[in-house]
Amino acid sequence: MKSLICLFLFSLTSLCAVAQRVMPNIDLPPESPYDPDRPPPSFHKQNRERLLSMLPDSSIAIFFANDLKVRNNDVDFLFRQSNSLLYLTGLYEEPNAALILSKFQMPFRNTATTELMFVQPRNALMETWTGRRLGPEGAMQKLGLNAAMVIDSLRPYLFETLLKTYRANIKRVFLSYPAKDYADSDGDLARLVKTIDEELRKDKSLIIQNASPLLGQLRQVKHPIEIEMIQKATDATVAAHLEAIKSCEPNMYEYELAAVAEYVFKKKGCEYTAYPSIVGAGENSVILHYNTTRKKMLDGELVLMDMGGEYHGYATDVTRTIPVNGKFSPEQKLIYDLVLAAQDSAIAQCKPGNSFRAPHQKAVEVIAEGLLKLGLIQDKSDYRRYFMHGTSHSVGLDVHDPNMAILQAGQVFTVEPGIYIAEGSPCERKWWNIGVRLEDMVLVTENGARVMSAALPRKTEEIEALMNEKGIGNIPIK
Ligand SMILES: [Mn+2]
Repeated sequence: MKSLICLFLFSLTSLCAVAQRVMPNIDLPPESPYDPDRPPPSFHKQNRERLLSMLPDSSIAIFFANDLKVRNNDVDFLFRQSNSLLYLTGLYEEPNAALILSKFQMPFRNTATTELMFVQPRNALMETWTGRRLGPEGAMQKLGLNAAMVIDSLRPYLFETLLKTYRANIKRVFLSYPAKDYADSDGDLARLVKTIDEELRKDKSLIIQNASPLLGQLRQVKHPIEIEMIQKATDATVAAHLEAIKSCEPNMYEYELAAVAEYVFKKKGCEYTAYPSIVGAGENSVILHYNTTRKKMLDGELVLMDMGGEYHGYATDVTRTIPVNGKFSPEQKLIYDLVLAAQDSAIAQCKPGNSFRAPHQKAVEVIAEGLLKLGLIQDKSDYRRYFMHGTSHSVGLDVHDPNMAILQAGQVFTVEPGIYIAEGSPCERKWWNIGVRLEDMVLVTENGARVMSAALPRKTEEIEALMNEKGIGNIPIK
């Protein structure tokens, strides 16, 4: 049975090779026709080298692309590449790919290599429908990989070549899966990953390890080119929030503000939103990750907007809370200013050498004290009733990137304290349905920190002044 499968795979491979020879020549342009400011191949090459140097002797690591997922019938969800492949290869558009990094020299054609990529074969028919493919030659030329083959060769190469002829060189295999729920995915790659995983585990003397912690370690400190990408995502997001703030008025719907922001992200070159936009007014402002965005926003309510774009794979994460009618009520302003004070003191803690928890501890201190003064809590330890999340998380390729213990230059994370007073809370009614979060992007520098989203106002007077202006969301559309 196994040999039958291999035969089948080999014949598929050779069929593809034939197809490659006879297909009309769809020449790849000399460089990617898209986005010349993407991180260059040298950046990804350096990442592969750094990862290789972390691998223990006698090991290989396999990284997979993300798979396509069916949305409904014959329509897929928008494709987004896996972060491990983005980080290690710069392959943006294509699913069905993988990368093997090896501590020893693997055979490739008549030579040897420590990196071997697997990509979809060129295919004139498929490319007519779904766009250009790099093919193995393209992966070598455009992405700068030393070696590449078609994805159908991955399984035979792994099991018939590496784990047979080179078995003595392999004690450990590090695996990085395309997505947590890969087993429930519907695509070809998901099936391949599942098979590979199961087959590898049959060999009890082989140690299988998760590759994610290795990547996580590498991704904590950002390369200057990554900081540039995050800054571009952040600049687009600042512009998006400005337009949303100016556009907001009573009786608009939450989704209209999301639409304004998402238009600006994309207008500024972001491929995606970094996460589903959170726009919650009134009773929805106290739901941390509310993204239904269908409610009409009413006079007197606050609206919390947590919206960020993704630029060439890199996320940003920014939140502002504003009064729907353009003027904070006295209670709204008291809570807002408390969150603002907490955020300022937390940002002051962002410097090299400090603990990653230091900004959070400071924010908690300020909020607990403030809530006590306002009579919202009777004991400082009750602050959790209204501030129930952490203050910071790293941001990079993931909007929740791997966190670190001690701050050092080149790390990027959020500072986002909040206070959320749900209806029915044990306090005076006047406080109910006030939800405020302020979130900014911070880059740790050699001697402190830089707020990457500083161009977006935070003070109540500045917000109120902005809201007197009109935004693109106020342009009537027939
Ligand atoms: Mn966040």
